[in-house]
Amino acid sequence: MFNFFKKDSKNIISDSFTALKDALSKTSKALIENVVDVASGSEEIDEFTLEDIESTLIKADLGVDLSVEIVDKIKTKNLKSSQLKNFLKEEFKNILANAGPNELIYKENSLNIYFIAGVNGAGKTTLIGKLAKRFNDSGKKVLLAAADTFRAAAEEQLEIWARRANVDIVRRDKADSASVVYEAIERAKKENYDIVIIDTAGRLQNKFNLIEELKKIKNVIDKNAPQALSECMLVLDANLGQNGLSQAKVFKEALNLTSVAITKLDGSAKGGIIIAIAKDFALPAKLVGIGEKPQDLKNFNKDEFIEAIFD
Ligand SMILES: Nc1nc2c(ncn2[C@@H]2O[C@H](COP(=O)(O)OP(=O)(O)O)[C@@H](O)[C@H]2O)c(=O)[nH]1
Ligand SMILES: [Mg+2]
Repeated sequence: MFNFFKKDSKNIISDSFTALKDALSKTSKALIENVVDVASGSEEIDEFTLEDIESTLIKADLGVDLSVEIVDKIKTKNLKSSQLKNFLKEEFKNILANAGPNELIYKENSLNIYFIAGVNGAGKTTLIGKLAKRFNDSGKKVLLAAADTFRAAAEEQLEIWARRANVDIVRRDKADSASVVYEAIERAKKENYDIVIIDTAGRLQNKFNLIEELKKIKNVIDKNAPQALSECMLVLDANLGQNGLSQAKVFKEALNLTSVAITKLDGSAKGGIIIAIAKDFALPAKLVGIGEKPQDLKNFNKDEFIEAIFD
């Protein structure tokens, strides 16, 4: 495995902790500060306070199941108010650790396919553009597959990113998405590409068709490049909160997801979704978006995340 995004790499434009901390400031308030606040009245945590903690956690988009579980633990362990913050920190750390490694998988000397899924507007195409640029900057040969063939504008947008990142693209106006992917894989094998990144459609209004289309693409990969799928990643808009969890359920049932990327963390109070996804679906976050500039795509690091929301 190879980490493109190491701090000391000269290709990193910015991996500053300050930017992450800024982006997560509202999440930190919603998830930690507010919980500690509701319990700050007295050292003993009574039933009413437990209820307040539970509703605060749910409001912070931690999901109902996890919020209830955490409150049960606080009760069983008979925790005091002053112990809350450390308890939450340990809980969140464990949940993130149990979801698996956060490093993007990249296999040297072989083809790596990144399948990027998610609903419209989640930030897929933007993420792909940023990712393509990073890979290209580190000397990798990158091919984009414009498999969001439903909207012509979607292909156009990917093409603009491809030009900006100086990478190649397979684009067939409104063709069948699976055939675009097939063509990209064949070309990648023939011309020795290191990476194929697949942009997909996300019309959730027509869930059945969407899922069938994504499965078809997945079959093309499984059939034509079975060893090459490095990540099957779901892109989620942080601001969706609870809805993000139900989206994750739909996509996880259809695809064998390996990871998630959480976009638009900047200014969002709903970053707790990273923890909820890790807990409910055992899916590690690998990338986070904290803005629209190329340097605003960061590799997710659980220790940094914990530090950013707790300190
Ligand atoms: N603030 C912010 N905006 C983002 C981020 N990622 C994407 N966007 C914006 O979200 C909108 C939808 O992104 P797009 O990549 O087209 O989503 P797609 O439909 O999933 O491909 C665009 O206006 C992006 O500029 C992010 O991390 N932060
Ligand atoms: Mg798109």
